[in-house]
Amino acid sequence: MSFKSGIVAVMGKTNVGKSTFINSLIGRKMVIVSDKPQTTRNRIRCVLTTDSAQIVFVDTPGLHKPINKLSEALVKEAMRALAGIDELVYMTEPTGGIDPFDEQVMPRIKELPCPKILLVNKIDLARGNQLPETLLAYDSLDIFQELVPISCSRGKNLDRALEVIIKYLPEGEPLFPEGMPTDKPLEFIIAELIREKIYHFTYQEIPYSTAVVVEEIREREDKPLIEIYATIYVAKDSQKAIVIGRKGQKLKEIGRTARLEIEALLGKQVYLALQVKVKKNWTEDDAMVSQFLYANE
Ligand SMILES: Nc1nc2c(ncn2[C@@H]2O[C@H](COP(=O)(O)OP(=O)(O)OP(=O)(O)O)[C@@H](O)[C@H]2O)c(=O)[nH]1
Ligand SMILES: [Mg+2]
Repeated sequence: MSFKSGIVAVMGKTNVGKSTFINSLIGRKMVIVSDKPQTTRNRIRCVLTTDSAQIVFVDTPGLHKPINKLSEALVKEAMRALAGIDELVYMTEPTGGIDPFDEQVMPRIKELPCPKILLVNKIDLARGNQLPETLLAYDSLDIFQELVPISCSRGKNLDRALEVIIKYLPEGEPLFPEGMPTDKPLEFIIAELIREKIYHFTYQEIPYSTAVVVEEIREREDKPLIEIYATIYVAKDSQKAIVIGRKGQKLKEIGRTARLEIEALLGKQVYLALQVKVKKNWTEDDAMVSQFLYANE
């Protein structure tokens, strides 16, 4: 059998588990995940090479109804991922019918010239007939070549999902060199790990008002230590106080947990210096939104 390769965009409503799915298939943490919506903000290429195929997954920001300039930019960024792909993986949840939000995007999905696969994730949460009814409803749209129910948390049916994705890939040589897991620079990956901890330790509007910029990564010559300087931007003075927390406790916790992951990633000891700055109402300003979205690329 000849080798297959191609670009596979993973799209769907926010929080359905797109990033979790990519991490599960690749078998390591490639992209950040959280229990809050709008976690992914960029298109991120993640490469999976097997004996018979190379899949270049494109993780995308989740689709949602935009509420400000930041979320408008996220939806645009996701839609841009559709250009030039070899296959689309659309993800949804087993709610028992067609999700009203999915329904709005389906005409756009239908006109794509590439093969389309539907993954119904979180089947561990399905009750009664919800799963068969979901499958029936999406199947009747006549858009998807295959529908695969999965559960990323339970590791259920992921091998089947991979098999189906490979089945619809075109024949071709690898697009990325072996051992190159992503197209993003280290600054981006570090900023994302910090952002993940902000999503974990803060609530309400705080995660959605935060951006992280990695200013400098410096390797010390006198000892085996990497110094990283990063800034967390928030949109209001009151948010700055919340991110820093009482006696700086919250910022310390964000920094400590992010540092541990960065150390595991780099295999070296890390000194992580975080500061918090206010960029007034940046989520409402197009220029500042795009500056922050692409600051670490
Ligand atoms: N119960 C259950 N939860 C899951 C499953 N897969 C993912 N999740 C959870 O769903 C939440 C969202 O996961 P993400 O991977 O961040 O979702 P996403 O679609 O990438 O979200 P955005 O980037 O915001 O669009 C996390 O809390 C995951 O742990 C699953 O199979 N079952
Ligand atoms: Mg995501």
